[in-house]
Amino acid sequence: MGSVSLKIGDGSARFKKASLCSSALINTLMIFSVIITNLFALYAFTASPHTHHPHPLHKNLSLISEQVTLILREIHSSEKKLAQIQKDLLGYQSIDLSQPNIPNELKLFLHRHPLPLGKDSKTGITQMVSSIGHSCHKSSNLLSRYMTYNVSRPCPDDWSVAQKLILRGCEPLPRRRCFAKTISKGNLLHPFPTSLWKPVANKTVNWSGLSCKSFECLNGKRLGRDCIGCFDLVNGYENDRFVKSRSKSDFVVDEVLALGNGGVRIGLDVGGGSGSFAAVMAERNVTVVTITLNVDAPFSEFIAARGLFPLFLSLDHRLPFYDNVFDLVRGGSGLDGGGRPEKLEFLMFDIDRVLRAGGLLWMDNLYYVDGEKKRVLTRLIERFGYKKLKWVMGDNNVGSAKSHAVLSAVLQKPIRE
Ligand SMILES: *[C@@H]1O[C@H](CO)[C@@H](O)[C@H](O)[C@H]1NC(C)=O
Ligand SMILES: *[C@@H]1O[C@H](CO)[C@@H](O)[C@H](O)[C@H]1NC(C)=O
Ligand SMILES: *[C@@H]1O[C@H](CO)[C@@H](O)[C@H](O)[C@H]1NC(C)=O
Ligand SMILES: *[C@@H]1O[C@H](CO)[C@@H](O)[C@H](O)[C@H]1NC(C)=O
Ligand SMILES: CC(=O)N[C@H]1CO[C@H](CO)[C@@H](O)[C@@H]1O
Repeated sequence: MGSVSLKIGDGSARFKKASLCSSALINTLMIFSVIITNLFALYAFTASPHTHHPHPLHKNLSLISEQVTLILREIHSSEKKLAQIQKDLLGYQSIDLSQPNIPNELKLFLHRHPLPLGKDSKTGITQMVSSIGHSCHKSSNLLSRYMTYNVSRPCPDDWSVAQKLILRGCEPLPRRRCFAKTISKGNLLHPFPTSLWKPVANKTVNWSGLSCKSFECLNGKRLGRDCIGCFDLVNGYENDRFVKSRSKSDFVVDEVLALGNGGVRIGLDVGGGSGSFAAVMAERNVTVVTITLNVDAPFSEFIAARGLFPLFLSLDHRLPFYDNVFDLVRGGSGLDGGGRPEKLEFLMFDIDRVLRAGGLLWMDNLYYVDGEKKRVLTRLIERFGYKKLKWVMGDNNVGSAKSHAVLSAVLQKPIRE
């Protein structure tokens, strides 16, 4: 069975091609198989002692039990086959919806809906299927907790459950029919572009579930390599980032934009901290989408309050953009792929996909721990055939006592045949 994705309104729905088996056929199959196996069992228990009548029964008991075992094995295997057919029909091989603890909302969400006008002639599709990450089944307890709520009532205070699921590969999450918590931001937001560099009011964020309860508290924190005091738009380095260089490997946006010959209009920031790259680019009339989760801090709310576009997505997810759309992609430590070379490769190929030919890939202070990592990285980059417009390998000790080997580069995507 093949599947295709279609974009519908603001979300995407996955469709599955019609299965050859109808559920009526399956029911008949099931009943037939139950009858047959029962007849076999009956035969085994009644017929064998009679056919071997002259022999003492106890000697032939082992034979009977052998047959019964065979029959039971047969029944078990048919049951398994039937369960598989049922799962195929439902379309969810990984989530066992017959488990007792599966909330009804999850079943409803996952339920297939036949297209109202029958089979679609263009796609050959007959049903609409909601999509949910295939790894969700590994966290079925968390998922059940997430999907346990009162319909049309406020959602439980559980954004951290949602993020935990995403970080475990349950992405996309199922949709819910409850109201997310609201917070009045009315007169707290500044007009654009003033909003880009104004400190964000504590009250624009619901701090529930976070250890800090104000931006002042976050200011002193090192929240990953791309966010060292990145919420401090007044006293820290954040408002100098991307415009003033602190080391050879720190490029500034104007020199990078110049390499794009005025062709940079839209960009993507992979793991962009509090959105300062997007802010600097916005001042240069370039629209940048910042990918960020809310790990330990309200990154999404902060970026949005600045009048910028936060994309709440893990880096394990395929980028939700079509091929060849971005003029520029910037990535910092997010690009280190978390260990395995294949993981980095999948990410880099996906970034390559969304970048247009002639577009720029800005690798901004990528750490590489050892020579091996460096070789993997450079070999991978070479495979893409990018033109090296800038390439700096050096040490960077910004924001930490120890200096690290880093790579910064601006690469141009070639036109491939
Ligand atoms: C649903 O509403 C009932 C009654 O208001 C409440 O007791 C219950 O805790 C709610 N369930 C959830 C999951 O919020
Ligand atoms: C934050 O959200 C929780 C749960 O959704 C709610 O109980 C609380 O009142 C909210 N806090 C603010 C300041 O709105
Ligand atoms: C945020 O809260 C902190 C601590 O409660 C306070 O010191 C600070 O002035 C507040 N900042 C803003 C911008 O509201
Ligand atoms: C951005 O666009 C505005 C309006 O078109 C224009 O006035 C301004 O000069 C532009 N800024 C830059 C840095 O190009
Ligand atoms: C003792 C014994 O094995 N008795 C009989 C059991 O049944 C078979 C036929 O299935 C006979 O061949 C045995 O003699």
